[in-house]
Amino acid sequence: MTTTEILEHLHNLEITSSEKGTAYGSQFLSGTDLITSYSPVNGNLISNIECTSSESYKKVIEKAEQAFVKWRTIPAPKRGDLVRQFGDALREKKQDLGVLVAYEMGKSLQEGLGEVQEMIDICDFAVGLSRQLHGLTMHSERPEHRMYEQYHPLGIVGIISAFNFPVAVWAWNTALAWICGNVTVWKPSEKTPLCAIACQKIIAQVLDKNQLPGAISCLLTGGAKFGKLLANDNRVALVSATGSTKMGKSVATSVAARLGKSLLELGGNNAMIITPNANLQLALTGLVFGAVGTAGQRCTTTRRLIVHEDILNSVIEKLTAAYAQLKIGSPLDEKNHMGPLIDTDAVKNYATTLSEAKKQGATPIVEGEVLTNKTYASDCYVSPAIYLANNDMAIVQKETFAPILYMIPYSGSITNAIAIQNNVPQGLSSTIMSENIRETELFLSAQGSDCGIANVNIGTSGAEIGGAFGGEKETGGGRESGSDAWKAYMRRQTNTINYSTELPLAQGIKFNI
Ligand code: UN1
Repeated sequence: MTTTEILEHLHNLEITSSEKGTAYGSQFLSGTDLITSYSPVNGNLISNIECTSSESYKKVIEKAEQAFVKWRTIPAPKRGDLVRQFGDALREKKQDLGVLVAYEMGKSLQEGLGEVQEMIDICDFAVGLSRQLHGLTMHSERPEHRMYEQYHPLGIVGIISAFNFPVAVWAWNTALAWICGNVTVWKPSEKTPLCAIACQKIIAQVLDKNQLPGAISCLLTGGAKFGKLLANDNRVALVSATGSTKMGKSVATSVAARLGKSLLELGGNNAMIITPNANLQLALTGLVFGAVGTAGQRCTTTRRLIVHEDILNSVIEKLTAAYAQLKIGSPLDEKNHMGPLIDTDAVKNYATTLSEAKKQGATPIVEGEVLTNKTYASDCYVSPAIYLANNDMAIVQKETFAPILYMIPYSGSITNAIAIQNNVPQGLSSTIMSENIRETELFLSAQGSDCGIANVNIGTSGAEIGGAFGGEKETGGGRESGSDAWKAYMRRQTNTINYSTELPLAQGIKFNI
């Protein structure tokens, strides 16, 4: 794709070379500090963005509070209709937004389009859900009494999202938050501000067309400071944060100190187990996509490969052959499998991790390198690496957002592989490749994987929106997206109604006056 074509897509999204990063609906507010968005694809400056100022933060939150007062009175299925229209707008803009995601973040165009598809899918899911925000009814122990529970919106939902899924993760949160009757304030990664501005422009048009308060959808731009402001702000009922464990711990601590609600989707250290009963061809496809897709920058990226020693050599042989086929280059060129890392800091982190891995005793199977050759249009390209390692190495215990796969042999039974798989601080995604039902069922049992996602014969990444998404331990325990994740965006109320002429007390207590 040529630069002119890319700019045409950006133009369709109304993205220009200077943007304002603070908004409620279609009202974009001036800011103070400027940040720049450079494309990791070719190093070009895309736009200068005005960050949120203290005054504009105040204004946004005030507007959001006012919008909530109106929005919560609109019936949920009507709120669902707004989300349906948003999904339609995304269908129209899918190509443009997919290109912007690929250009600003660096993932392949196919994955950029896939990310927009996740947004569309969650909108569809939320539309149906808007008629299914069910509570239970209970039988009261008292005569002529009725008990039931209902769910009400929370208020302002703050969304902190990461650069690697610059649009989908916001949509998972907003689509649910909106049908539940909340208004949202988004603090995207400052590495991908334009993706957020483009989304804000799309939803703002839908809100305007429906004559709804624009502040149902708000946007802040800037550094960690704004995440901290949201976390400490009593007016923000729920803070949903996706990103590093370090960031999540800070958000969780601040939100907990004011007894607010948080929903955390943090670091992963995802493993694939390959047993001698695996279909190796199938395992390999899932593995290579899981390890190098999005240049290893998904929270669900396969970072560890736990493989039985009896098949180690054959897996190494097949895997090195597959890695040799991989094409690295512009993510906007369909023939390439892997694009750049997000920025040069990520490249430094990748290089440091490789040398640290060697220092700790890991052996390269496929040696990774920073690609400095002039054929690469920016300084952000690296090649994927595979190291033979030990699970206890400090470097293996850590999540590095880069295409580095640690291969860890196991011996004996599947229980040993499961023990290795669980022996990390994080607990997001996991998978087993095996056609032996005893192995796969054990992996899924209470003695099995301790992760929020446990798959069989598919990779660790690429979860569908219909399931609850998130993980345990240092991954933070939150669940976003499908299943009953919506409950995190609402408050539950238990109602007891007396339709008798008496006032019997519960537990048989007598209190006569
Ligand atoms: C993330 O990396 O934060 O399962 C989200 C997946 C995607 C979502 C990843 N559906 O890989």
